[in-house]
Amino acid sequence: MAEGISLEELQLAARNHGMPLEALRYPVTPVGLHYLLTHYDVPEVDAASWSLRVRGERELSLGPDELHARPRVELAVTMECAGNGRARLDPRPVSQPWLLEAVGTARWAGTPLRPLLEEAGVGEDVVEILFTGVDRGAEGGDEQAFQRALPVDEALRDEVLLAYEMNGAPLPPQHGYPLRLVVPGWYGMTNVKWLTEIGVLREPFSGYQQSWSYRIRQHEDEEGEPLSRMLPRSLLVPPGIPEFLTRERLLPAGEVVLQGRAWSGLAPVTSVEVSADGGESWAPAALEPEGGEPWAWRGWSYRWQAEPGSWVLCSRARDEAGNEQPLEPAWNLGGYANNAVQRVPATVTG
Ligand SMILES: Nc1nc2c(c(=O)[nH]1)N[C@H]1C(S)=C(S)[C@@H](COP(=O)(O)O)O[C@H]1N2
Ligand SMILES: [Mo]
Repeated sequence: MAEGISLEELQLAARNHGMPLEALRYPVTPVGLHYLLTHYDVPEVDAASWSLRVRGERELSLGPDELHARPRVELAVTMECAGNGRARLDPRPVSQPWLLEAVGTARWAGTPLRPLLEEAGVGEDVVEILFTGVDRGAEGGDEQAFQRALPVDEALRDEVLLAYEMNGAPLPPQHGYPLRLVVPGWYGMTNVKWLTEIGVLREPFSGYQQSWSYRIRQHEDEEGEPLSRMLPRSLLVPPGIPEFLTRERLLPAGEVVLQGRAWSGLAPVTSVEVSADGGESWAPAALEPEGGEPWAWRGWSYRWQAEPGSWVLCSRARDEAGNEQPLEPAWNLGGYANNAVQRVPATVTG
């Protein structure tokens, strides 16, 4: 049995809330139910004095009005923290102790990044684009702004946005007001909030959030593999009603329509299977039609004939590239990318 959660982990968990799993019923997550992760403090940003600097071969500076005057794009995007599932690893890596709820889908509106980069000019020798947020803190012993870099070809994808709206309203402070990066398909850390500067790099970024954090490694002395796209995952809308403390589900016998949503940042989800016996036997769920939102999760449903007894409900997603959720988590030092199948204990009464 792993050691209990420390007060420091609880302190992080109380600031950085997950999406209550019943919110999986909404195709677009209401803003207050979307998960939240902020490494340092939500910074105070005064839009009147804020600007975005883009430093390529030329230097551009854009205020809110100039950004809003540019071409506008809307995109529904599922975002998941790379640490989702961390608290289920044993031994538990000490950081934000997510179980399964570090996910949400928002309808982002903003302006595409690519034309802005082209206006600023990205030289042939540039390998990465660096994104810097306003927020600062100390991590790994070093004071820093939150910064992440993207390979040039990823930064130039058409669907990469500089977003100033979330679900039809200006970004709220906690989600990056006045501007954030949105990189569909990639894990959460990529989507830099409170964006204030975009720069070009001729060598790969060696900052803390890139060279130390967000890498899959087993030992501290390993270089590790950087995280990028979200592995496939599927979650259930919790059926029935919960027992307060354990969250175990209680429901009456009879037909139950189990529902959930599945996503993968690697390729479109092509199948979801459901198990009521903890992963011993599986049956295919019905996938919702794609609905023209290629970067948003996909709904699924399954008619379950619930018989009295104790069950463990599971769902398992597979994507077009053949990636499938494992039954057991793969441990790593930072506690990242644990996309093991969810297990939902349920008691069915006669
Ligand atoms: N500037 C800044 N951007 C950030 C972060 C941060 O702490 N500061 N956290 C990152 C991480 S780890 C995640 S998972 C997502 C969370 O986005 P959300 O809080 O809007 O859900 O934002 C990313 N962008
Ligand atoms: Mo994250």
